[in-house]
Order: sequence, then C-alpha cells, then structure tokens
Amino acid sequence: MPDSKRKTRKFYHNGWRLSWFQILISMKKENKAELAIPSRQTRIFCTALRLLLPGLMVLSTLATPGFAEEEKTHHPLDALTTQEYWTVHDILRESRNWTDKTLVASLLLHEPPKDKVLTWKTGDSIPREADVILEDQGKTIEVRVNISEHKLEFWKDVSGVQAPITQTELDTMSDVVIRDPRVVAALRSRGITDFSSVRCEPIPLTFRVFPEQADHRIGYGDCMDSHGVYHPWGRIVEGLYVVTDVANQKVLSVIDRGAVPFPKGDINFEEAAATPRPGTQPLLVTQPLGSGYKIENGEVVWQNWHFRFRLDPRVGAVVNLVRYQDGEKLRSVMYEGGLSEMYVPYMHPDPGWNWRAFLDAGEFLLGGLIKPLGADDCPAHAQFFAGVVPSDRGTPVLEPQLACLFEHATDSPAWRHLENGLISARPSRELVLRTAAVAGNYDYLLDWIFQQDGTIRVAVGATGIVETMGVKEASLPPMKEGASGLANGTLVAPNLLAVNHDHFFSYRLDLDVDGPNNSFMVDHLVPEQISGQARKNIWGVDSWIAKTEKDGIIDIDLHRPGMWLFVNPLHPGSLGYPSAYEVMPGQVTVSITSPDDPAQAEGAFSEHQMWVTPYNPDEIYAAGTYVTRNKEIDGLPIWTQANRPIENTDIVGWYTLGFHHVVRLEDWPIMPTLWHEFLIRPVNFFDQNPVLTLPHQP
Ligand SMILES: [Cu+2]
Repeated sequence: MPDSKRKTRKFYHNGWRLSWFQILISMKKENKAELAIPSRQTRIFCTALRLLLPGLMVLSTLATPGFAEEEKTHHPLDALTTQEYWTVHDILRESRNWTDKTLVASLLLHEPPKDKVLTWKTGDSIPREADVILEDQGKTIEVRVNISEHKLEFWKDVSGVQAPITQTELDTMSDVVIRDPRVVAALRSRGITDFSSVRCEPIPLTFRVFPEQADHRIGYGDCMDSHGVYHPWGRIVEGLYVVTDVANQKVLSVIDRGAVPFPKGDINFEEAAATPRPGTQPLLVTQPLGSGYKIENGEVVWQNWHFRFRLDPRVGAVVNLVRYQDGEKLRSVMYEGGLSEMYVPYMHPDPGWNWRAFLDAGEFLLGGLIKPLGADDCPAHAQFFAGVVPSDRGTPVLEPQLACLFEHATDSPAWRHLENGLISARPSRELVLRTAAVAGNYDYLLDWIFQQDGTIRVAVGATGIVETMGVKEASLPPMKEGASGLANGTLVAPNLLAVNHDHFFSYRLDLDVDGPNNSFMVDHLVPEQISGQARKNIWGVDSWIAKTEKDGIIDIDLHRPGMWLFVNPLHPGSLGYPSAYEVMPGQVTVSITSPDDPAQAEGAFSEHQMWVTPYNPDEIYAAGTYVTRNKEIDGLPIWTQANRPIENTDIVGWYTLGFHHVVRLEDWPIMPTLWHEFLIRPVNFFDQNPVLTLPHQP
C-alpha cells in the first residue's frame, strides 16, 4: 500500500489529465496521506476549482516539492516498493547464473518471521527480503534476495515443479503456433485466412495429461479468432488443439479432430445496449466532510478497526495486523488474511476440454492476479490505490487503481426495536477494501468488508465471460433424440456451449484472537432428550476442541449444525467465556468429483470447507507454491497428513468458498455479478453489543 505514493507529476486516468495540483488538493482535502489517485468527486471539484481559480496554479507550483517525496516502507509487511524491485532486479542480474533468457515468473515479499513482526516497533530497522521464482529454459529456480543487505541468500534449482507461466511465454508461443504449417492448414480448412485476429494460447497443465510433461514445460491449448468482434471469448476454433513445449518454443503436435461450425452469436456486450436503460436517475453518495477513515503510515484506522494491507501480485489484497479498539485495549483479531488459491475445473469429457482445470493464482501470474479497477467498480467517493507488480524480467510495473477503499452506508439499521411506539435504532455503515482478479475470461471482485460490530465479511463476486466451446448444435436437440452432447453445458448461442464448471477459493485466515495462541473449538448443536416435560426433544450445545489437524477438517452438515470458533482459552471475558471469533460459512459447496480424479487431486482443498493447521510460514498456498508439478501433489491435503497438534498454539484457518456453475442464458454474453460470502464474526469477544454507541444519522 505505501508504494502508492508516486513522484509522477502528471498522468492520465480514465481520460482525465490530472495535474499534481489536483492530486495535492485531493490529498489535503481528504486527509489521505497514502493517496495514489483521487476520487471522482475530488476530480470534479478540482477541475472546477482549476477553471475558476487559475491564479492558484501559480501558488500551487510552490507546493510541488512537498508532494514529490520519496516512497517509503513503513512496516515489515508492506508491499515491495519500486526501489526494492530494482534492488532485487539488479542483484539477480549481477548473479553469474542470470542469462538473457531468464524469466521472472514470481517476485513476492518474503515476510519476516511472525515473532519479529509482532515485536517490531516504529523506528526499528525494517527487514526486507524477496522470494523469486525464475524460469530458465525449462529449469525452475528459487532465489531469495535480502534487500536490506543487498545480497543473495540462496539461488537453487528445484526439480519436479514448474514455475508459473509468464506473459512472455504466452505471447511468443502464440506467434510460434500460428506459424506452424499444421496449424495454418487446419485454420485454412476452416475458412480462416486472416490470421491477424487469431490467437493460440498454450495453457499450463496442472495434472499429467501427456507423457511429455515428465520432461518438458508443456502448454496445451486452442485458438480463437476475434475477426469482426472486439474480444476473442466465444470465438473458439473448436476441434483444433496444440501441444507445445513452452520452454523451447516448439509445437510438439497438432490435434485436429475436425471442424465444427464456427459460433457467430453476438458477443459484443459493451455495444449490446445502445440506449442506456431509462429511469436510472442520479443516486449520489457524497462525503462532504471527507472520508471517515485515516491512513497513517500505511495503517487504516476506521471506526474501531485498525488494519494494514498490501497488494500481493500472486493472491491480491493481503490484510494484516487486524485489530479492534475495545475501550483502552487494542485487541488482536487476525494476523493476516488473504486469498490463497483458486480452483476452477471444467466438466466436459471431450479430449479438447477435460484437461481444463485451472489453479489461477498459482499457475499464471501474468503481471499479477489482480488487475485495475474502473470508475464503475467502486463508488465515486472511493480512494484508489496503485500497486507495483513485476514484469517478466523482474522490473517494477506500476499498476494504477489496483484496489479501492470506501465507506458504504448499508441502508439498514445496526440494530432496532419498537417498544411502546418508540423506535430505537442506529444506522450502520461499512468499510470496503475491493480488488478485482481477472483470470482470462473470468472476473472476480474480491472484497474485505469491515463492519462496525466487529465482523469482517469476505465476499467474492463472479462476473466476466463464461468459457465456451464450439458444438455442432445450433439449438437444443429434442429430448427424445438425446441431449447427451449438451449434458455438460448450456447452449448460450447457436453452436456455442458454455461448459459446466466449479469455482473454489481458499482463504488463508491466520486468526490471532487476543494473541497468537488459539484453539479451534466447535460448538455443535446436539439433540437432547428430556422427560417429564411438555417437550420431548430440544437441542443443546456440545463444545469440543480440536486436538490435531484431522479434527480441524470440517464440513457443513445441516443435520449436525455447529459453530466454528477460533478461541483464546487464556483470555476469558467478564462472564468467563473465552474470547472467540467464528468463521461463519455462507452458501457452501464442496467438490463432488472423486478424489482419484487427477484434476481434483490438485485442487483437493475444495473437498472441505474448513481446514486448520498450525502456523507455518512456508504454508501459504492451499494447493502448494507450485501448482504445475510433475510428481506429487502439495498443499493442505499433504500438510495435514502429519496430523500436527493445533490446540492452544498459533493456528491458521483455511476456508473454502465455492459454487458449482451450470450456466444460464442470463449469464451470456457477460455474466451478471454473482456474490458469495462468509463472515468472520466475534463470539463472546465483547462483553455486550459493541455497536450500542453508534450515533444516529450524522
Ligand atoms: Cu462460472
């Protein structure tokens, strides 16, 4: 987050040319020390001011040096800054092992040990290290760079795994594929002669499909032709597949299973509604006195919440040091929380399709999983944050608007009651930290929402374009003829089948409720037989504490309900209950494909809604650091086999948010945003309702 400060004096943003003066004014007005890009409201205000008071421009020149200050790291968990990227880049280049062909597949902050972070104080030196994964002509290399001491900690080859695929590899491989005579012939046989609109993308295979994967960095994929439209999704050249060696830039084989009619349905969603829907009247939210939060040295302070966040190129927003001001005490809730992996397996038996199972966070970084937000993604009063991501050569790339932060009126009361004709109530609001992940065709909005009552809501909004295959059917065959060819998807346009699939997201939640040592407790509701009363059966609460990891693997069972609690057994409240935070599922799904399915084995974290592990700084990604592997699987199912103790120690919860997706016609040509969420909410953490003190409508 702190890297959002920039020296840039002028830049363009959504068609607005913003001067440093406008930015300066917005910073002063909104009291946002870390501001990267001012809100739309502010821009309007500033533009008006600039038109009305040109004389102020002269005065503002004097203020320039004050704005153009150096970017700075405030805290050990902050994102890597531009200067730190360059330090890493230079150290890599100085290594005798670096070649002109070495690609940086991943470059991430290496967090200092947790105990050091927790005892770190402002003014202490800030330890800074980076973990780098290099791809060098089929070789995977791990490097750790000590930025603070300007030295390599290690440089080592890793066998049996593959680095995430890079943009360079995708781009160059597409060009190689299109020039292959077999591909040229296959495209021509389908009537495609203008290759300028054809793109052939080899995609990494997360599980073994071809024997060549044992020794090669294999990309397998198809071609799309966007002739006549402005994006390629829904324009697949079906029946043509290429197996490529991405590291050596070679086409190994071309599989042509015969042409199917090229789908030509309307996909230009941006042009679909030439006339905006009438009756959509202005609905403005303004904060004339500025936002209600502050950011001080990278820490967000809003209502009673204190937290930091960084924009991580692999998993997006990582929220950390989440604490709640409870009277005089600043109480720990979560050390760190973030997305750890996504798993999207497709469900079609066709040989050109059944290999499609994506682990999007780990298999391609492509300049970062999260991509910029637009003006319609966040409200007008939102504050945007830039982030720095690595290029394929390890140089820093500044991405504007990678996150936004805004207060949001829920338009619902925090609590209310009607008594004797008197309505008592208080309005509520939330603070939303939003990013957007884009994985090829799909877009996800990823929200961390802080509520006034001490609850954190984590939400995923799925939108974008569903993935489609070309089919011979132009309409749904009559049932009597058998619809077997369409059982695995929905015909969204003639000759275009949107294939059934799942979406699973694993969130890593390092909850530290009133300190690192916690236990995982389940309050099960169990039937209780009673006699001699009007009732025969009621339910009671049976609490038990998970001793080891196997106890902490939990699924929703509607017939055996329970609450999943991270408790601090040594921190009882005034009535004796241990302080706790509950991870409360929303609508849930588990994978129903069998564990011996090779794709499912890679995304096996999706088999359970909750896993609990002891804290281990090397266990960050639910499917392992490398999701493209030649041998064993990795991640939660492997780590938990050790069945380590998890009682009264530093523990981490892993929550799986997921849904099956049988595509509807309403999901085409672009999908209305579908939200799923879960809560992290206090249970006996406070002694009473923490929002009694809310004011009436300000
Ligand atoms: Cu979907």
